[in-house]
Amino acid sequence: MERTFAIIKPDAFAAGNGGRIISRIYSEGFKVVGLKKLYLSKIEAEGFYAVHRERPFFGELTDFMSSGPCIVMVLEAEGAIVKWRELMGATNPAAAKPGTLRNEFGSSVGENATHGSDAPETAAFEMAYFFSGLELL
Ligand code: IDP
Ligand code: MG
Repeated sequence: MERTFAIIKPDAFAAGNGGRIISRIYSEGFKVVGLKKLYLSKIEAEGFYAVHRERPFFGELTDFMSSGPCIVMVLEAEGAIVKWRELMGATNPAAAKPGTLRNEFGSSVGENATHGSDAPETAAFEMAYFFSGLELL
């Protein structure tokens, strides 16, 4: 079993799509190991996305991620990292395949409804950024 880190981003949470996304998570066979609602500060969003600090969209991204509440989760499944990236779809909702979460719930390349770790190393960092061991029992 593998674990990955996921976010229902502020756009999807504000639109009332959190429940539908969590329903898809269960129906696709993930176990929800950790889950909480947070309202990130700008500094917390910058720390989470530190790997993107030099990218031109860093300011826009961290403004967006601190613009409203989100839901952070740890998901478990066989091949959870790739499985969750596939369920999310491409970064740009316009390029995401039908049936993916970003196709259904995303509205732009920035406001794309969900986040998912892209590798075991980033998953480990991201899970530990938001959850203690006790919260993932
Ligand atoms: P990913 O979320 O599919 O892994 P990344 O390239 O890691 O995509 O980018 C992280 C996040 O930054 C994206 O999910 C999106 O919210 C935002 N982002 C990516 N590219 C752009 C852009 O060109 N303009 C604005 N925001 C962007
Ligand atoms: Mg990424």
